[in-house]
Amino acid sequence: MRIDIITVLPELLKSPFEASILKRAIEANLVEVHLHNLRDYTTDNYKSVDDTQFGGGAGMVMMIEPIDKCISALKAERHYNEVIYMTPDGETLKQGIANQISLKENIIILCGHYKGVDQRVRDHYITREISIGDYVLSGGELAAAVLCDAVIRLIPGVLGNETSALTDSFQDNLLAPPIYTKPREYKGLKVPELLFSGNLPKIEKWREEEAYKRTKERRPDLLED
Ligand code: 6GU
Repeated sequence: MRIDIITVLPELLKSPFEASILKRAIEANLVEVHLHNLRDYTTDNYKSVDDTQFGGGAGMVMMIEPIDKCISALKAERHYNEVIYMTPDGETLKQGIANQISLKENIIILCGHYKGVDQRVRDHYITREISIGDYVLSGGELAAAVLCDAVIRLIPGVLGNETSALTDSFQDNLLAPPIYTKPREYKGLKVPELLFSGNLPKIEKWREEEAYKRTKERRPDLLED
């Protein structure tokens, strides 16, 4: 998979890809992540990427020209399966969307800034608009990092134990059950006895019940669909 991220703040997006699982995935050539500074595609002396709104109103709007130049340059090199725009008014990111995107070959992610982008970009270049939740960030960069993390960890070979992504919270619309590790008892706090029984079917059943209980209590909305 190849991910091209278009941003006015590439520095903000560097570190997530230089640490931990994402770094290992890149080093193992399971994914390529390329950051593109939108300012490199400007044509004026001031390197402007935004301008005031037609019709009036507060806040600047990202201009179509640098975005067109950047996306066109990328598209001249390869075919893209998706051009995603990170925006608070997009579709809310869910595990199912991360699963879908993880199957794509090449994607572009455009990070919104200021008031957002000229509507013509959204109408003619963008194939999918994604938000990471109902709150406003100062730009799409951190949202793009969240999307990349959610997607990259699903690429086969990225996680050490390949089955572990399948048992994540949300993968089956359930939250994950409680988990425990050593010591068996700490300051009188005990691990449920059943987990030492060696009875795997019974342990599996317990985990399913606990996952269901937790979901019903914390996220009943997940059980509705
Ligand atoms: Cl994708 N961008 C911004 N600016 N704020 C957000 C968001 C995206 N998702 C949630 N809040």
